[in-house]
Amino acid sequence: MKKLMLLALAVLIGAVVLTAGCTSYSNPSPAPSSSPQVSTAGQNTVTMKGLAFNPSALTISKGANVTWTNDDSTTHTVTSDTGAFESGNLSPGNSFTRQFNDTGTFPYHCSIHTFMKGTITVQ
Ligand SMILES: [Cu+2]
Repeated sequence: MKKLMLLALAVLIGAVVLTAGCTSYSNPSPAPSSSPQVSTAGQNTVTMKGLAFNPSALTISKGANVTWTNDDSTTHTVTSDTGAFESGNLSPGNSFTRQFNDTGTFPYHCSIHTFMKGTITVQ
């Protein structure tokens, strides 16, 4: 019976120490910003990985460049739905950069995997 009491005491002390440990770490740290969907920088990157564009929707400023990088194990293309741009075949490790000097929405896809879709919005 005494052993059980000691065990309960140990658990209780452990819980108190854990709680104290938690509270000491509760000072507010800046919340991690969500995935960078909007960028005003001159350079913006879209990666191709796992048969998907990431981010699939990217908003940039007028005049900014977008670089698509193929981080996948298969060849992809960056093909504008409206014919505004075409990367040609991008084998793994290759990239394609385009500058967007007009505002608007530019949907694109991979011509090899047509289910791969993305959109660049230029503001
Ligand atoms: Cu593809």
